[in-house]
Amino acid sequence: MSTMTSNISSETSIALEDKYGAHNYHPLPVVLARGEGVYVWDCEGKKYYDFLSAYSAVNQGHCHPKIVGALMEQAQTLTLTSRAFYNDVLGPYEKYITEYFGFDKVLPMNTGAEAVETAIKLCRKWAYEVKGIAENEAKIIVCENNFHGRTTTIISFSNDEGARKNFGPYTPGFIKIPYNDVAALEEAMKQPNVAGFLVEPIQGEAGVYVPNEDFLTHARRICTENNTLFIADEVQTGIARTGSLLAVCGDCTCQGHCEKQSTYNQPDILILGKAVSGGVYPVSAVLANDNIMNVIKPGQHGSTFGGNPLAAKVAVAALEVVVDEKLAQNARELGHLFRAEMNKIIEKTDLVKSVRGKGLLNAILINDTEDSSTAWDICISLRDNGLLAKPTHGNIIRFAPPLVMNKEQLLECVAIIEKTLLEFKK
Ligand code: IF1
Repeated sequence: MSTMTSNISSETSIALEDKYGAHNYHPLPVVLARGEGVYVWDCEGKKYYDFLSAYSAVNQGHCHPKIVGALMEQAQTLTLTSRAFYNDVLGPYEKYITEYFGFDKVLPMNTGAEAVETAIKLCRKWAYEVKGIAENEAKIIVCENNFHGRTTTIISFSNDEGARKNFGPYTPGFIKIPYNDVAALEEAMKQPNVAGFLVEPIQGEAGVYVPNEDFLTHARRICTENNTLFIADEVQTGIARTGSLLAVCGDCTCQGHCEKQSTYNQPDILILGKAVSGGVYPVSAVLANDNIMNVIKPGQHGSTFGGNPLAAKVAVAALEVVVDEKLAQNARELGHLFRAEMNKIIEKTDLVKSVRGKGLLNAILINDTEDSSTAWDICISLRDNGLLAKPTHGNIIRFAPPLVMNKEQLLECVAIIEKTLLEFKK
C-alpha cells in the first residue's frame, strides 16, 4: 500500500479543478504530487514512469537538483527587475546561450508561443527594413498540421479546427504548404513578398512526423536562394530531445558551443522553449544574428518577465545539465533501442501499426480510427501499469521520457508497454 504523497486526494484534486478551473484540458485521470528524475508519484503515492516529460519540457528529469538549486539560490537573491533596469544575471546568460547555439544575439521571452510570436514579428520587421518588402505585405510560409502555440496569430495559420474555430478574425500573411514537401516550398517561394519559412523540424503534435532526411537541408538552401528567413521552431524538438542538441543539427552530437554553423542547417531564427529551463520555470528564447536581431530597437518588443534573473539562472543550469550529462547522446542511443524494441512488439500484436520518431521523441500508430477511444484506453491501461503517456491525435500515442533515463529503466518501460498492449482488449 503506497503512502499519501499529498495532503489532498486525487479525487478531491480533480473535483476542485472541475469546479473552479476552466475546462480547457481533458487530462488523463491521474493526479501528480511529486516528481524526481524519470518518475512521478500521484497523491496516493503510486509511482509511475513519466513518458511525456511535460511535452518535452522536462528533458533533464523532474526536479533536477542542479536546476532546482539554481532556482532556489536566485529566488532568495533577486527574482525580477523588469527590463527598466539592468541586472547582473541576464548578460552572462545571454553570452552563454548565444555561444552555446552559435548566434550573435538572443531575445529572451517566457513561453514557446511568445517566442514564436517574437520570431514572426522579427521576420516581418526584417522583411520591411532589410529585404525591402512593402509594409504590411510580408508573407510567412508555414506547414499544414503545424503546432506553434495557441495565441490568436498562431492559430490563424493552424488547420486544427479545434484550435482555431470561433477565435477569429484571424491574422493574415501566411501561406500554407504540405509538410516535408520541397517542391511545394520552392513553388510557394515564387509568390511575392515571402519573408520567411516557419517550420517544426519534426511535427510533434501532428503525430511525431519525421521529415525526409534532406528536407531541412533543402529548406535551408531554398531560403538562402530566395533571401528568405529559415525559422526553426525547436520548442519541442530542441534541447537534445531528438538525439542532437537541435533537430536541425541532423546527426551531429556536439556538446553545444557550435563551431559548425556553416555546415549544419543553421536557421536564421531559432526558437527555443520548454526544456531550456528543464521544466522548472517558463523560459523561451529567440536567437538570431545581428543582421536580423538588430532591426528591433528599444521599446519595440519585450515582456515583463522576459529575461528575468530567475529565468536566466535556471536556463544556464538547465543547459549545462544537457552537456554535462550527455543527454543528446543518451537520447540518440536509447531512441534507437526503443524503436527496435517497439518493432519487436509490433510483430506480436495487430493493435499497433508502426512506431516512428527520432531520439526520444517517438510515437506509435494505433490500428484503429482517429475518432476511436482505443489510444486513450491504452493510455489508461498504461497508467494502471505504472507508465504515463497520452495520445496526440486520435490514434497516435506519443512516447517521450526524460532524457536522463537509463537503459535499464527504458527496458522496464518497454516491458510495461508490451504487457499493456498484449493484454489489451478493445
Ligand atoms: C498545451 C501540444 C505539444 C510546441 C511547439 C510552440 C509551442 C509548443 C513546437 C508553444 C507547445 C505544448 C503546448 C501544450 C502541449 C504541448 C503540445 F500538444 F499542444 F501541441 F508539445 F505538442 N512550438 N506545445 O510544441 O509553447 O506556449 O506552450 O510554451 O498547449 O497544452 P508554449
